[in-house]
Amino acid sequence: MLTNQEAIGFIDSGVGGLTVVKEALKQLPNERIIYLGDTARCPYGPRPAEQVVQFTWEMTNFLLEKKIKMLVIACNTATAVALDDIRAHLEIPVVGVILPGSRAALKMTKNNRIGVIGTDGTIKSGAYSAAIKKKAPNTSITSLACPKFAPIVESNEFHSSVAKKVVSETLQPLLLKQLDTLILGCTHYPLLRPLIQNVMGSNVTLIDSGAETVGEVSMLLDYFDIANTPQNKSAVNEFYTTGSPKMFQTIADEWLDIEDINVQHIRLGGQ
Ligand code: I24
Ligand code: DGL
Repeated sequence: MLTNQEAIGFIDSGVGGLTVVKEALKQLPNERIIYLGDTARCPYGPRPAEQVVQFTWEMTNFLLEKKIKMLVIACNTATAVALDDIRAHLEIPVVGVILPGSRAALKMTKNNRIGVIGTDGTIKSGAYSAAIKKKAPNTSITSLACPKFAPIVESNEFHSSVAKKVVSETLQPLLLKQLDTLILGCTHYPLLRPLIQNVMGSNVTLIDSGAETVGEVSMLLDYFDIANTPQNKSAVNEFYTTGSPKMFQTIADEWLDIEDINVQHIRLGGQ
C-alpha cells in the first residue's frame, strides 16, 4: 500500500486523546485514524516518569505493527517524558502535543507572561517551560499542576457547581501573575474550558494544545508528501482500548458524534 493511504496513529492514556481526534476528523477528513487508549492503566498523570515511558513504548509498538505513516502522542503526560526517546528510534514522523501548544502560546502572548496547567507528571517534567524557554528565553512561565481536574471530567461532573468551585480554587495562584495566555496542557481540559475562562477572565487567551497539534500534523503530512487524497479515503477508522470497549465506545460515540465506531479490546505489557 502507498504510504499516503496508511493511517495516522494516535496514542493516549485513555479516552482524553479523543479531543485531539475530534480536531483531526475536522481538519483532516481524508485521513484514516488508528487510535489506542490505555484505559486500563489510566491515569498516567500521577505515575513515575519511567513507567509512563514504558507504557508509551508498549502503545507505540502495538501501533507500529498496524503500519502507520505517522505517530501522534496525544497525551501530554506521555509527550512530556517519552517523545524524545520514541522519536529517536522511529523512522516515521512522531508528533507530541507540547511543542505545538508552546508555539501557539508564544504567538498569542503580548506581555510574555504565559501560564501552563497539566497533570502532576507533565508539570513535574518541566517540558512545557523547556520548550518555551528554548524558543524565547525571556518569557515568564508559571506552571501549575491541577491533579483534580481530569478526575472531575471523568466523573462526568464537569458541568457541576463542585467543578466550578475546584477550578476556581485551584487556579487562584495564577490570578496574581498577570498572565495573558494560558496553555491547557492536558487532554481533558478543553472540557473545562468555559469554567477556566470564567476564572481567568476574558483577557486571558486559552490555548488548546491538542487542537494546535493537528495543525502541525497537517503541515508534516504536506512536508513529507504523505497526505491522503479524498479519492483514496478507504477503510474505516479503528479504535483500540486496554479497558472496556463498550465504555470506550459510549464516550467516543458521544464525543465524536459518529455512530457505531469500531472499538476492540487489546492487552499490553503482558496483562
Ligand atoms: N470523560 C473522560 N473519561 C471518562 C468522561 C469519562 N466518563 C464520562 N466522561 N472516563 O475523559 C474514563 C474512564 N473510563 C473510560 C472508558 O472506559 C472505562 C473507563 C474525557 C473525554 C474527552 C473526550 C465525560 C464525557 C462523556 C462523553 C464525552 C465527553 C466527556 F461521557 F467528557
Ligand atoms: N491524557 C493525560 C494528559 O494529557 C490526562 C489523563 C492522565 O492522567 O492519564 O496528560
